[in-house]
Amino acid sequence: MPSQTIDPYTASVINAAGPNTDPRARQLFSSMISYIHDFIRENKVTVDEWMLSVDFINRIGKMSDDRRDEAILVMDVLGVESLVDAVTYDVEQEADDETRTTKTCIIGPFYRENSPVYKNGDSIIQKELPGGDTSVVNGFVRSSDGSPIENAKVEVWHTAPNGLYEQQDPEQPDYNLRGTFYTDKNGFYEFIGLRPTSYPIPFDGPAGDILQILGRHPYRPGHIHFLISAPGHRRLITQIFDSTDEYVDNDSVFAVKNELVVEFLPCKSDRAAYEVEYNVTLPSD
Ligand code: MBD
Ligand code: FE
Repeated sequence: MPSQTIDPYTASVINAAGPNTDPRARQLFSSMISYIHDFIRENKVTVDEWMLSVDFINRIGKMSDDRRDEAILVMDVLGVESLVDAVTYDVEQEADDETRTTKTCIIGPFYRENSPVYKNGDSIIQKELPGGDTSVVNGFVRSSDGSPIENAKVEVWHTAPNGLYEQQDPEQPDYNLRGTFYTDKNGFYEFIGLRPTSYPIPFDGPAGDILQILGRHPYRPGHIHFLISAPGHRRLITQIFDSTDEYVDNDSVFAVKNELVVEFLPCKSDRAAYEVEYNVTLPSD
């Protein structure tokens, strides 16, 4: 906790801000400056340690491009993205128990806009890769009053069985295992993808260094990402997790919520090996 009485040096840094600055930005920077200064004083951070930190931050930037977002990965292993998600949405979702809107989850570093638009029921698998089991994924998108939402945009993405998202993997076609679907008039969406498998987040950079230093594993439980949007409703960013996955209680990025854990059942038709139903309820705007 920052000390109650603010250090005079810290106060002088905070008060160096000019007049007419944005109030929210000013609040956030003042608070951040005071936490960082206290952190340095409390831990007696040395010049050598500070230089290591600077190098670490620079390496985050150097590793990142449009296929790799190392900053999100670092935030994720520190539990920051999941905390921001919880602070933004969970309190409100708990207060509003009656509407039972679907729990949110972090977006992570691998979302891409403009994935191919498919017809309901189509497959997002563009190339068969060894080791994957197919799965039908379907459900209804509803408003909090229970009425179906027609034409909701349902964007989905997940990894190949080798643990790589398409943009990380030269062996996969562009936008493999990603797709955009629109609900029909009953609010129904459906696609065929793969039953997701657990996999390590990329650990060849600063995020991996943190895991190594702290003696932690890099695995995430198998998951499918969803981004669902519809006019008049708040956009829902979420993930679903396989209940049988060995990492479901031990996610390296702390994202699992009980409500998002689903059961993949043997498929009743010959369209896929498994099927899973996931219904969602969107809060209104
Ligand atoms: C992922 O695939 C992911 O979804 C998150 C949140 C973080 C790292 C890798
Ligand atoms: Fe992911």
